[in-house]
Amino acid sequence: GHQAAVLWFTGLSGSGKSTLANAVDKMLHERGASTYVLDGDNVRHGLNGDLGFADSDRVENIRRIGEVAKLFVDAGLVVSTAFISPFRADRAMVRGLLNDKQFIEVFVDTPLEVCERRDPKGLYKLARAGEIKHFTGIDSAYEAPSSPHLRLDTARHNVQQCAQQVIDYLIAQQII
Ligand code: GGZ
Repeated sequence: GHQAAVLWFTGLSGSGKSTLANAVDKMLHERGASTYVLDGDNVRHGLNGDLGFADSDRVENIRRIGEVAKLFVDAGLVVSTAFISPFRADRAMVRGLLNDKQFIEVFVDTPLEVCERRDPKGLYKLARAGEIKHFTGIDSAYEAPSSPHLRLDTARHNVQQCAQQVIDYLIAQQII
């Protein structure tokens, strides 16, 4: 069995949040856990389709995702969320919705220069050109976690190694 919990991945655009959340989710699923991934693909197009990237929209984006994640936890799942979630106060708000052991902050600590070099969707290039405003890390803030439960270094370790680090933590915490 497993304990229900939220793995809250936070980091810059292009840091690898979705990739890592999906890799961890797959490993958890293989261990027999009931799981779900919330990311931009299934949330920002639907439930949060009315929200953009102004600070106030990001606050509401994270608030709704936190509430949805809590519902999944109530249903007994290990839910992995992959959103920039740039503001400390909003991550703290989500943590407050859950019990101590149910909220695991996973900082995908990929430096801006590495994310910008990867630029998988060409968004940094557009942001630098001024064609996207309020882009995180360029002209919108990212408040790095000061004491995350886990810090993943994607510049030094591959996807498999980072995902395993999360699994090892969950085992050590007796969540799985
Ligand atoms: C940041 C933006 C922006 C702006 C569009 N700033 O690399 P991606 O494309 O797939 O991930 C980014 C995603 C961020 O959405 P989140 O819901 O994670 O953001 S937040 O938690 O701050 O609410 C990026 C794309 O949307 N994107 N415009 N201006 N990222």
